[in-house]
Amino acid sequence: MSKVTTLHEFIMDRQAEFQFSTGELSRLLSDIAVASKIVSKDVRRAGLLENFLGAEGTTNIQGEEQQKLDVIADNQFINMFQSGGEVCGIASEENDNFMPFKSEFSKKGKYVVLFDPLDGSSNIDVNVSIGTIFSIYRRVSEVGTEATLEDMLQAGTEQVAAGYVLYGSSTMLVYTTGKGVNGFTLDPSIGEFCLSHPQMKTPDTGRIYAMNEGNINICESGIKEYIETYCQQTQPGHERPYSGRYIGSLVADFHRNLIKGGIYIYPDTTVDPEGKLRLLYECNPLAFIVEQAGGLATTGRKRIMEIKPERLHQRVPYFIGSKTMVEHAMGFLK
Ligand code: P6P
Repeated sequence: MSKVTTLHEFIMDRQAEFQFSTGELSRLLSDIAVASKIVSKDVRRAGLLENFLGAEGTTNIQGEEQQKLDVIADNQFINMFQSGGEVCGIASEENDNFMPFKSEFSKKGKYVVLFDPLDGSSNIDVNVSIGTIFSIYRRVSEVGTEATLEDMLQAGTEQVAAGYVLYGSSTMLVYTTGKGVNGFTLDPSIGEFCLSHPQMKTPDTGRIYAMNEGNINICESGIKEYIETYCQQTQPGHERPYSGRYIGSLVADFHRNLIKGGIYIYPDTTVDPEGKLRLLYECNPLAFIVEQAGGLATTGRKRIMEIKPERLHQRVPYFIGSKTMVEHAMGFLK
């Protein structure tokens, strides 16, 4: 039986690869893993605890009704970051403003984390996969001071690490520090994330497209043309058109396409003129992952990770997945 490599062992083994390998990023990644295990436990028993399901009765800055688990997960990650000492501040989908940590202990942290604690949370009550997405940057402000907005508004190319947790049929943590992508599956019997998908590479092409086609007539015509005249037609050498797969949870749609090959499209529409997905804590981290796995992430016109953020909850159009498919879809845009 081959040796099981736990996430903690994997992080420690590769610590030397990281240019700032003083152990702080390793500890931060381990903290994220611990918080993810706790959130996974809460997600998996939410249906049994009436105070875990349903709406919190509040709305976040996105104007989205917060689910109880959104807030529970958000607090879980924030508490972990505040007690770990590696993080001087955070930004999260669930918090209107960024959060510089106030203690002298945290002000010494060298990293900021931007995250969506529970993406796809509208699916919680119907037992569909949801996920956590995180993006880690080195602070640009002086160590020992409070984190600043400038720490949060860095281009995706400045990420030192990024990843996601998928609370699906199993709980998986997938991350990169710029040295490839590795996936870990939580083994509940030992409470450890174990290496299950080493050095993940996404297929250069595929036959799956993921889009909310309810938007097909309120987005630019080139996307409708791509979907209807290409994806939905049987191409030479194939017996059938592409498969349409859309779960309504970005992490789940992204993870399936990462493994099988495919494209996820959330364009700007007349309802969401900038796009729906958030640049800092949804699009950039998954763009880092997909590029490290050989894929591509753009707005349909420019590379996601090169965008200089202007606002914390900035939204962008999103085309992400197999490189050839994204490039092909972009060709349909005027
Ligand atoms: P729609 C969830 O709210 C999310 O941010 C992504 O996880 C998901 O892909 C998308 O929005 C779903 O949006 O408009 O299709 O319901």
